[in-house]
Parts: sequence; C-alpha cells; structure tokens
Amino acid sequence: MNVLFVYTDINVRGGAQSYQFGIGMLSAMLKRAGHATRLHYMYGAYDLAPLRAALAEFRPEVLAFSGVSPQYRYVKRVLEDLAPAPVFTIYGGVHPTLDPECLAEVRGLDAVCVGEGEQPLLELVEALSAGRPPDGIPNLWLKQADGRIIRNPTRPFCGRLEDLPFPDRELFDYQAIVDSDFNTALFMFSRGCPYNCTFCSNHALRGKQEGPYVRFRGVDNCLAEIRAVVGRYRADALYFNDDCFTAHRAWWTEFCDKYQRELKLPFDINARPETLNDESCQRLKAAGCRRISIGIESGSEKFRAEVLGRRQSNDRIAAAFDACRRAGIKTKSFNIVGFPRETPAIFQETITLNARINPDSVIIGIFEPYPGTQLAEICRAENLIDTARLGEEFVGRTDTILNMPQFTRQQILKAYRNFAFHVYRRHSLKKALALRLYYSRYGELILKLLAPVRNLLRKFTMGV
Ligand code: B12
Repeated sequence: MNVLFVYTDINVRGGAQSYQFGIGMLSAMLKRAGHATRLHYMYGAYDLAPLRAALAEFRPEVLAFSGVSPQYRYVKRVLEDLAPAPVFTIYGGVHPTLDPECLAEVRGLDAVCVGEGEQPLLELVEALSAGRPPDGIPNLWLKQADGRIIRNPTRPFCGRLEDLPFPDRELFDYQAIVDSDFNTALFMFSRGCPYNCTFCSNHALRGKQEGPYVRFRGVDNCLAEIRAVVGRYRADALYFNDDCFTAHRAWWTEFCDKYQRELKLPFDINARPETLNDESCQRLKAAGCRRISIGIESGSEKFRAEVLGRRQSNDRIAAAFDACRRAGIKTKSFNIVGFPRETPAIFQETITLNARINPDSVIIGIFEPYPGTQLAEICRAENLIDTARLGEEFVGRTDTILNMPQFTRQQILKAYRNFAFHVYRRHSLKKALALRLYYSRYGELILKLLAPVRNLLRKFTMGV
C-alpha cells in the first residue's frame, strides 16, 4: 500500500526543514513490511495545491498526519479543506494522543492514534490492504460513517526499542536538514523522561499506555545507527536530542566509553542539572561532548518547586553550569516566560539566575498550555485562557494565549524580547545587542537575510 505522510512545520524554523522522528519511525516500519511511503512537507503560506498534486500522483490509500498541539488548528484546516478526502485519513502524534476527542470535531478525519504508532499504523495498513474493517486495533480510535466513535484501548508501550527499525531519514531531505542545522545530525536513543515538570507533555503521555515509560535503546544499537547515518550523510557534529541523555548513569557511561573508542564527532546533549558534576562532565567531555542544554525554565526556586514541579536549588543549577565550564563543555539554558501565576518579579529572577550563570547561549519560549498537562489544567481552572483568541492559527512560541492581570500580554512579549539582552548586557554588550535583534519582531526576517552567514553568526552569539 502507499502511505503519504503530512508534516506541518509551520512557523518553526523560518522555512528550513526539520526532521521528525515519529514519521521517520512509522515510515521505516511500513517500508520494512513492504509498503511504500512518501512525505508531504508543509510550511510557509497556506496552499493545498501541492498536496492535491501529491495525492493525484502518488495515489496513497492512507493519508497520515502527525502533529504537536501548536500545529493542530492548521492540520484541522487542511483536513477540512480536503474533505471528503479520497483516502483513509489518520492523525497521530503528541496532540491527538493527549486530546483524541479531536477526532469528533475534525471533518474529513477517519481515525486518530493514541500513543506510539508503529504497530497500530502497520495493522491499519494491513487490514485495509486485506479489505478487512480496521475496527479492533488497539490505540486507534475510528469515526464511523454515522459519526459514532470507536475508542479502542491502548496496548502497552513498546518494551524493546531495539526491535524497531532505525528511523527512515531518506523520506526527508535529510542532508539539507543537517546542513541547515549547522552540519549537525539529530538522534533520539530513548523515549520518555523520568521527571514530571507540570508544563511538559511527558507526565501526560506517561499515563496513556501501560508499562515502563522511560526506555533507552541498547548502546550497540545506538552506535550502529550513528555509523549508518554518518556513513550516508555529511555531518560535523551530532545532537542526541533525548529528553535527558544522562537519566540513567549505567547507560550513558557505557555509551560514552564505547563512543569514544570508535567515533570522533563532537556531540551535544540535553541534561538535568542534578546529573551534572565535575566527574560526569569530565567523562562526557572525554567522549566528545561539545555542548549541554539545560532547562532552567524559571529562576525562582519557590516558583519552580510550587508551580513547575522542579525541585532544585539555584545553587545546584549554577553548580551544574560551572562543572560544564570547568570541563570545557559549552552550555545553553532553556527558559520560559508567561507561566500561569508568574509575575514580572518572578521573571526577573530568571534573568538574574541566567546572568549569574552566564551560559554560552540562552533560549526563551513563551508558555503554551498543552492539553493534558497540569499547567493547562490550572489555566482552565483559573480561567486564564483568552478564549477570543482560540481560533487563531498560531499563537505559540512568540505570543501568549493567556490573559493574566498580574503579568499582561504586553509585559510578557516585552520580557520575551528583552530577556537575552538583559542576561548578557553586563557580560558582552555585542552579544546582548545581537540577541536583542534576534528576538525582535524582525528576528525571523533578519535570520532569512543573513542565512548565508548563519554559521558565523552562531559562533558570534553562541560560541559554537
Ligand atoms: C525531538 C523533538 C522535536 C524536534 C522534532 C519535532 C517533532 N515534531 O518530532 C524539533 C526540535 C524540530 C521540535 C520542534 C518542536 N517541538 Co518538539 N519535541 C521533541 C521531543 C524532545 C521528542 C519527540 C520525538 O522525536 N519523540 C520520538 C518519536 C518516535 O515519538 P513521537 O514523535 O511522539 O511519535 C510517535 C507517536 O506520537 C506516534 N505518532 C506520531 N505521529 C504519528 C502519525 C500517525 C499517523 C500515527 C498513526 C502515529 C503517530 O507514533 C510515533 C512512533 O511511536 C519531544 C518531547 C517528547 N519526549 O516527546 C518534544 C515535543 C514533541 N515538542 C514539542 C513542541 C511544542 C515543539 C515545537 C512546537 C516547539 C516550538 N515552539 O517551536 C516545535 C514543533 C515542530 C513541529 N512542526 O512539530 C512538545 C509538544 C507538546 C504538545 N502537546 O504538542 C513536546 C512533547 C515537548 C513538550 N514541551 O512537551 N521538537
């Protein structure tokens, strides 16, 4: 059978493509079973003509959408404009997993997948190709002709990730993605995260299927994937984008020992501050670790503990950054502004902590209430969501959908734009001003104009 995947990547990387592991995994699984897959990548101005052309040319039996919550309204618009689609339509990924009832409200959508999709999608495709009704497949919810919804239960999380094929990178223009990401190839060796931050989807996803949620692939299997990718594509560095690379000490130390023996490319990871000290940082550095991204999220200890579910002291966070610096590893901090119950004074603590730590680079996003998360529940219960703006296609990332008297939209937008400037102004005025421009209203445009010198710019502002 032919399956056409649709990846909506609107307003994310200014037109540069990004890789999506979910689609990559599903495609690999289908190809291994002898089916044909293609990708339709959507970004930029809304235009259905290329998708209609792909449908006419590839003639898929299944049209498969994947999506995160900020892309949901866009996916809905595409499906409704296509309706009645000439093919079976299914929608999977984080958003429908957390809000499967969206099946009822999207015209032209036949099914959603709750949770991991490799086996359910394969079973759907096999049922359709055998002419069987796909009714009883665990994880799939199906809309009947009369609008009735069949809500099948979910199966347990995949227990052995090594049994799955490597994600299909051929489906994407993978070399272009590596090139546009500073010659860095992306990997994911695990699924899930052991922590329960109230703003992140992980604690909600964990409850959707039975069985252990945090799983790491065997180290030899991970190294085999790296060998296959660097043998096929040009890359100067690797980014292991696992939620927390250092979550399991036995795993990451085995990984580092083996990686260091045969692979020489520098790599970047994400890690929690509590897992970083002089010993772990030196070991990571010896294996080739170039940069660690660490979530600070808010600089207020009290707010982190009481609202965000992150119990760490500011001193422990600063110690983690110091350990990286002593080991010669670059650092990046992740931060969020505009949380429910946050005030300008609380946000000032985020600036103060980052300025104290002086990471090599800082990232800031504006809080978005993802369905199923504890913070989304607080937003609902405290009536913080500006319902008048719910119809807007994209609010996330550079705008807020919350309406809070103690931290207004104007204050949040200003805080977002000026954050990096305030963090760096005492350390390096050049860097502070460059980042002020990047986070300005014209940031995306400036980035596009400066695309030919992006690598130089990154060295200048981020040191990597
Ligand atoms: C790697 C990653 C990225 C990568 C890749 C993007 C992507 N869409 O995968 C990059 C860096 C580009 C990225 C960008 C963004 N990300 Co991101 N990202 C992640 C991360 C760390 C891992 C995702 C992953 O690869 N998982 C492994 C794969 C195998 O799992 P999966 O994608 O969930 O797919 C499985 C199932 O969902 C299902 N499935 C998926 N699609 C489909 C389709 C069908 C038809 C079926 C049947 C099944 C199915 O089957 C797959 C295989 O089992 C997660 C955190 C997490 N742990 O999930 C956040 C996460 C997915 N990101 C998130 C967000 C918000 C974003 C951005 C919006 C950030 C921004 N503001 O710009 C953008 C959106 C980009 C986009 N267009 O989708 C949120 C989504 C929350 C939500 N409720 O929607 C997450 C969950 C983190 C969080 N804060 O909670 N991200």
